[in-house]
Amino acid sequence: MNVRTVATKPFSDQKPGTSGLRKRVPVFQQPHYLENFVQSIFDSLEGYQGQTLVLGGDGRYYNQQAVQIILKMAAAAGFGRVLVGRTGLLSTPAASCVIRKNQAFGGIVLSASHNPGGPTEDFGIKYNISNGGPAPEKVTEAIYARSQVIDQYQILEANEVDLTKPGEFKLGEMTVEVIDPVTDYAQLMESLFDFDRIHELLTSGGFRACIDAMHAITGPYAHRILEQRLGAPAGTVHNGTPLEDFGGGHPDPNLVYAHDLVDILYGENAPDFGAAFDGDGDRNMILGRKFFVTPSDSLAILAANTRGVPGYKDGLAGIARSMPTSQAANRVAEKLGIECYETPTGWKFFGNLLDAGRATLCGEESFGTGSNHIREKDGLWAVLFWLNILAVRRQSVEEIVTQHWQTYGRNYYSRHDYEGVDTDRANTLVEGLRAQMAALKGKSLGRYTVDYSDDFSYTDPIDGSISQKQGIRIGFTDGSRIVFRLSGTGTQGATLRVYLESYEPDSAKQGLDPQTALAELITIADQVAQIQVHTGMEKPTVIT
Ligand code: VG1
Ligand code: CO
Repeated sequence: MNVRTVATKPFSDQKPGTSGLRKRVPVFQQPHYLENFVQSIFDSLEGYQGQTLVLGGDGRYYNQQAVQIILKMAAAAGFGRVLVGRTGLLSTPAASCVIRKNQAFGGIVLSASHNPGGPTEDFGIKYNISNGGPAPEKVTEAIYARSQVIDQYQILEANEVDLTKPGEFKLGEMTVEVIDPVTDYAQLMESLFDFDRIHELLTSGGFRACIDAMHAITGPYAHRILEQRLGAPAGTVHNGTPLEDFGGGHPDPNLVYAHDLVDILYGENAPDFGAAFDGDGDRNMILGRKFFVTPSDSLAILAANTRGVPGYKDGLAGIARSMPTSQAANRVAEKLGIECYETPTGWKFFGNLLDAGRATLCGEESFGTGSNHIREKDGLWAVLFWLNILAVRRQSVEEIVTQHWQTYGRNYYSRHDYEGVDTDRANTLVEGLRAQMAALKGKSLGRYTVDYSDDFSYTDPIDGSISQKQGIRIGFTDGSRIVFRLSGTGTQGATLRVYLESYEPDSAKQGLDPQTALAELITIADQVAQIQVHTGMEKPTVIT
């Protein structure tokens, strides 16, 4: 085996964010940049010699080149086997599934998720551990620490390998197995949901679905599972061929970026059900006919509707939601008599709760829902769960959601994003908020009274690890909340996220537009944080 050792110097900016390392493609294309990070991953792991690594990505620009480099580095590092998706493709949930099914040592997922792709757009890389989930903070911190002192990496001298056909071959002493990216995942879905009933729903003629894969990785999964296996008419899946630049779009499933789907679901003769996914297939947006399901509500509704869903027939051990996610899930947990955990933003914080059997369903306000079937959020899983519920209840999406509100009350919810803010000004805003925290308690702001205000700190109930400064929260005595945090997934400047929530138990008052219902909280958020002053923006760039 001909292994070359290459001398290198650290790059100062290889600190993983909320979900892996994300940078513009040209940053990753600098000589040694990707190699340094990959070697830093390997150097901070122990005991992987001879073990299996899973590798794949969302197909964005630079995916192909990166897969070739990583294969040669894995061979040089002494992995025994790499399972790689055909043509280097694996959705994030499928990668998690394949890691678990094959008891792999870990996996490398290439994606910048909902960020745009292309030669001048974003690329990303993330390491997942043997449970199939994103590496916890102690691992990502070790990788970063290593990247800051790295002085060499190893790579096999070899030609490019052909990944277009399933099969096995040797690369140095390592075995490369090219797998179909969909098969294992499709089997797992079939074990969780009532495929007969969903098939009936999708073929009965009275029900129409429209699924937008946004030219990203979920296309092949949705074609295979929804159209070929479950009988949805051909054409149900739109934009189902993954493209390196996602067709120039922004593969983020929300009302702003998935506007084509929104137009269809709000148009004439609209279908009954709509859904979209993000670049790497772990996010989902659920729509009914002229109706949007807020992700926080979606989590609560899945939790309240496990009847008739085979994978969850024994009930739920618990629910977990990220801190900024609305408290709608708490109300369901309370009724079910189970725990509702509140974690920092990012799926990595759910891993321990899922492994320990403390939580069954997890969710984030950022269009992410998932369960203990894998250790990532899972877009298509959420769609199948919804279809299973619709097949059981035979009501419209809107009826299901409004009935849910009548039972549990409505948590009005919205997130306001201010993108591309100057980093220093964003930090000044956050410091300004921190400085006020202690004095806010008990204060009246408009018709609200501050119950608590703090910078969220999380102690993991399983391993005791502590994560601080996870978002500034202002909680009011009536349960309303305002949360502020800076994004950890962007690659340009800073993004301020403002999360707003209020609670309305009276069903006669549950029909408002969330922006109207939250108007006073929106004003208070601006007054307290001086958003317009610090960002120089009059309104958010994206509202979800
Ligand atoms: C965002 C979301 C967070 C999500 C993360 C990764 O992080 O807010 O809830 O877990 O993206 O999702 P941030 O730090 O930008 O707020 V994905 O689909 O990019 O893997
Ligand atoms: Co994603």
